[in-house]
Amino acid sequence: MRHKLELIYFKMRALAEAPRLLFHYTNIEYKDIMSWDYYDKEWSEVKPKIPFKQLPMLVIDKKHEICQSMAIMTFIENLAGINISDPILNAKANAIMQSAQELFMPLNPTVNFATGEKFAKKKQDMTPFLISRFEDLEKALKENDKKFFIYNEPRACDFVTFHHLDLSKLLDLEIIKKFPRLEKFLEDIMSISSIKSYLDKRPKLIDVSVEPKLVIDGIAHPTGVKKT
Ligand SMILES: N[C@@H](CCC(=O)N[C@@H](CS)C(=O)NCC(=O)O)C(=O)O
Repeated sequence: MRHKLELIYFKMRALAEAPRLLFHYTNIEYKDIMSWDYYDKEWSEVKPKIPFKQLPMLVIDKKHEICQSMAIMTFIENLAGINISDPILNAKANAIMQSAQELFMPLNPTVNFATGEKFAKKKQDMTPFLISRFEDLEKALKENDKKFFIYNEPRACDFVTFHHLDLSKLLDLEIIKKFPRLEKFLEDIMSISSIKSYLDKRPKLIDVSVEPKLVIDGIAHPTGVKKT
């Protein structure tokens, strides 16, 4: 059965990114919609009515409202029929996905919003955590001896990890360079043709640490939850 899928989010490169990558990889049609375009209201008015008061949210057939980006990832995997049926491999994939997702805070808000001295301080404070978690992820990849974390084809956990590692380059281009196996993983994801074409055309995140903006249809918009 074909569903109508609407992914509601804001102007930032953060938790909607892994669902977008997985939608493109699995070739499932969906629509990206900004919160203000979907609801025609300010976020402050919308927020209390959202199931878990945060976005992204996937609206299925105008009826089912799915919050939590990891639940959205699992849904897409199931819908595409690429869910990991082996219970042990599935548990390992979930451990990777959660461990990568823990990089969200403070990496994503810092890259999308922090400026000047605050950016520099946050970057300095989080670097030991990023290095430690990147070490763990690199070790998991090396031990698995496959192209991606579970198989030779990517799954949800790979796209979640890709997003956070990729975003770390906008925080500090040097950190990922300490991890050649993770760099190879990023290259392998980026060389998938559906992913490459998505990455080439997605809004660019510019002026990070100065005045972050997303370039949407050629126009630079300040990141955030407000219509501009
Ligand atoms: N655990 C949630 C976290 C969602 C989240 O933190 N969303 C942020 C944007 S990335 C948000 O809605 N911020 C606006 C607000 O909290 O009012 C998930 O994975 O989806």
